Amino acid sequence: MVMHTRIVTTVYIGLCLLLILLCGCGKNFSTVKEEKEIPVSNQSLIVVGVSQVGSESVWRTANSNSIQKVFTKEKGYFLDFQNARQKQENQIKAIRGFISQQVDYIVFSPIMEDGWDTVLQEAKEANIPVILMDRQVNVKDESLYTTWVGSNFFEEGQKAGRWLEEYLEKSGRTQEEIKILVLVGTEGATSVIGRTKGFHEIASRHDNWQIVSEVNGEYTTSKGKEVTKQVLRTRKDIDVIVSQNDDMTFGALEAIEEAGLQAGENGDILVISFDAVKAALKLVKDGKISVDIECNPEQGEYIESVISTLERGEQVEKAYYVPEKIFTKENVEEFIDERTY
Ligand code: GZL
Repeated sequence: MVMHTRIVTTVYIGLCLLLILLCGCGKNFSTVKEEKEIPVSNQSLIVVGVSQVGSESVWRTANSNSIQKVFTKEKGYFLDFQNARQKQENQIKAIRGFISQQVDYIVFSPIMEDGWDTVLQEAKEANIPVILMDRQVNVKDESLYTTWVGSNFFEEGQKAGRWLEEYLEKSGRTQEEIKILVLVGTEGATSVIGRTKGFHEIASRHDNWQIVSEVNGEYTTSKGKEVTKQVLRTRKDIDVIVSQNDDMTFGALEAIEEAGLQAGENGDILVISFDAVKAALKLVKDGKISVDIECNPEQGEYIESVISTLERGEQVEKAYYVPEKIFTKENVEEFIDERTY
């Protein structure tokens, strides 16, 4: 039975309200929108502290929304959501804050896999269950976290490779030399490690595939454009760009166009992307992106289900994979309208 201290809502919310008002930093309080009195029932809420990587991509925003829409007061939760703005030290600080507040659960998406042993040991000693979301941690002691909810990134990378295999087979290019540029995301992130390994596993089967460069686009549109421009300035013989998220893909497509080249199966460069956000699915429909490997950000409901299970004193699995598919021009129109992010 997971024993945890509950914080009586009145005090906790009162303190947070006080902090919000005091942080007016000398603003004329009459201009500060008076926080309406939160009707606080006597029941205690389950306090969940969440440290999110940042807001670097459309995917990340959707992931954050999936948390905020389930951990509501109506459902019996008090959510303390902290944005780390891409810095591990901010995540460690937030986790230490959650520990000192004695929250009931800590949820976080670790920006990179290394560097968590110490702070997770502190959470363990404070008897606070830690649930990993999206990315994973590389720790000596697996008991430092209760469970992980996310994607099978290695399989995502394999899906990209297998699509390229099939495409080249269909188009009679299995003997042609294929030059590949890979745009990778945040260094050390589980999604980067898995997608890279999965794609490499397939690529290693093909002597005619050559990964000419792997450049870090940091999962953002601006950096993705910058690094693609740099490569295309030095060479125009790239046949395929594998971009590890749609935000970098948006930048890469701009760079391709500015280099006087054309993306797509009838153009100069095939573009393979990951995440499958709505704006990218429209580009799949237009033929600019040849295939988009879905990475499902809707993890909030899975995490809430894990917490409900723990609250009942029941055991949970060590890992939960969210369902995902791939999108090509053949199937994208069936799914594009229902995409909410
Ligand atoms: C994947 C996640 C990645 C997304 C990017 O689970 O870690 O981080 O693919 C996001 O869009 O920035």
